[in-house]
Amino acid sequence: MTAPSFYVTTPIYYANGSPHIGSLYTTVVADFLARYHRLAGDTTFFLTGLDEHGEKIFQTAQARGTSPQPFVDELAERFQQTWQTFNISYDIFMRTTDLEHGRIVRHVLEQVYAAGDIYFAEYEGRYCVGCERFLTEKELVDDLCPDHSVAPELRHEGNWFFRMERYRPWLRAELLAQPELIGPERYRNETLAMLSEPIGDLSISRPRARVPWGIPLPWDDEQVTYVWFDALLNYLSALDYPTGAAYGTFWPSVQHLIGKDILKPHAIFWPTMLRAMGVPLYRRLLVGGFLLGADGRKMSKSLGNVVDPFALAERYGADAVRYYLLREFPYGQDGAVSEAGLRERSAADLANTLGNLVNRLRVMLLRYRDGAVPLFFPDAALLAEGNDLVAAVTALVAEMRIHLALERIMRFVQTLNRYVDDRHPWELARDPARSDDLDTVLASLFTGLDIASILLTPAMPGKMSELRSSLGLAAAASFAEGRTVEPGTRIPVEAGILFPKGA
Ligand code: ME8
Repeated sequence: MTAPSFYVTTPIYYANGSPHIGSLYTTVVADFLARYHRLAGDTTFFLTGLDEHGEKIFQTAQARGTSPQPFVDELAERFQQTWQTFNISYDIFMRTTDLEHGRIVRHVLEQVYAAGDIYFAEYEGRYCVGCERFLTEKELVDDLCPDHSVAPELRHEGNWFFRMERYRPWLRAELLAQPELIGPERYRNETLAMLSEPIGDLSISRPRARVPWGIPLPWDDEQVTYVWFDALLNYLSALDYPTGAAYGTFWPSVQHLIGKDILKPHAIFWPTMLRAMGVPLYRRLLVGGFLLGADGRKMSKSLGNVVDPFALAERYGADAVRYYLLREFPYGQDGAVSEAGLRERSAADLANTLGNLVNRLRVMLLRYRDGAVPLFFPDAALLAEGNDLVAAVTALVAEMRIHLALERIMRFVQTLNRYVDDRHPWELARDPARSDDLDTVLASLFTGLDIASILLTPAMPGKMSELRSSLGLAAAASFAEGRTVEPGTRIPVEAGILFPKGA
């Protein structure tokens, strides 16, 4: 039997500024899922990358007095370094200036053009460079783009158009037939509302004279490909569509993670493009909420409420930041990020609950058993609870309730801490006749921490590998693994403090 496949993508971020807590958030959620599926034994592919074309990037590079290619090259490096700091285990870092990607975009354009789904027309509309798209009158709030708080420019130009409206009835029917296609549900409803009236056709080119930074259309050298048409195709070009083996393996399982700001391109443009190309629809579109400043307002430099992920990582460690983002914010909802919140969460869950238990177990093993790992039967009830935990966590992750999955794991660790308090191992250690009882306690805690640390590995890969090695265990490789302790294994006498208190 071949293993199920799992393909997860982040948006490819605009190469016009450094990564920030928002791009980190979506990337950490994707990394969690990729690591989770790898541990579950699925054949996994994880894509992130950069969106390097378009007007916004062209203008930013110009404003910095440089040309676009060196500008995006530098940002690509900065993004890759950031992902390394946060232990992001992507399989591919897509860049839309990659020549192979350009070749595939031109191939798709030719195919859709030949099928009669692309035509030329004059167009007038309100364009937001921040969103890189025309906004409808209905989308404006007080005449401004709600996401960027600027008045979109009125533009009149000749563009090539994709017959998107033609596919509206089909897309609506798909969404109605597949309730899980877009989640959480409110974003599915938002999409259905957009589809209840004409969506129009999509302008898919820009005059090269105005935007000389993009992929030229194969049949019209005066126009370059519209940045969204170009960027969305990265999810396929990464798999070497249409002939690559990876396309056959991974495309059927694709799940896109996005923020709510880019719902329309992913919920309307992308499915209709796929339909026109004859490519099956994605499996799931998962829409995340926005992280806000501690004051509950959109983060912005002028409000002074921006949280810098690097400062946090330096102070508290990358894994504590990852854990905070995953544990604190229910996926799909907005939430306020604060350093105080991170500190409280780390103190309660990581230092006082998990770190404390590891420390207690290590001290007891070293003191009572000379560091030898107990090869003894764990308490049956605790073991059963640990096994139930695996099933519960699997179900919660599948529903994208990652914060609840982590809460469940921490509750189990609390149970283990209570078990120490209830069993009084320090008294058992004084009575040689109760040596077996002490072994049961030690083996139960050890097995419990083995299970909990495997389940926490997708959230905190670095720290869990440290935790495991402080107990003589190899880094987690699979959920199915169980205990793999050789008789005679001893825990290291020295181990650093896993989660320093009050960092
Ligand atoms: O839209 N909270 O790129 P982008 C949570 N290039 N997530 C946030 C966030 C916040 N405050 N701010 C940003 C683009 N994000 C296009 C995508 S895909 C084919 C092309 C995250 O750099 C969130 O995932 O503007 C959002 O959707 C994404 O960054 C937008 O990144």
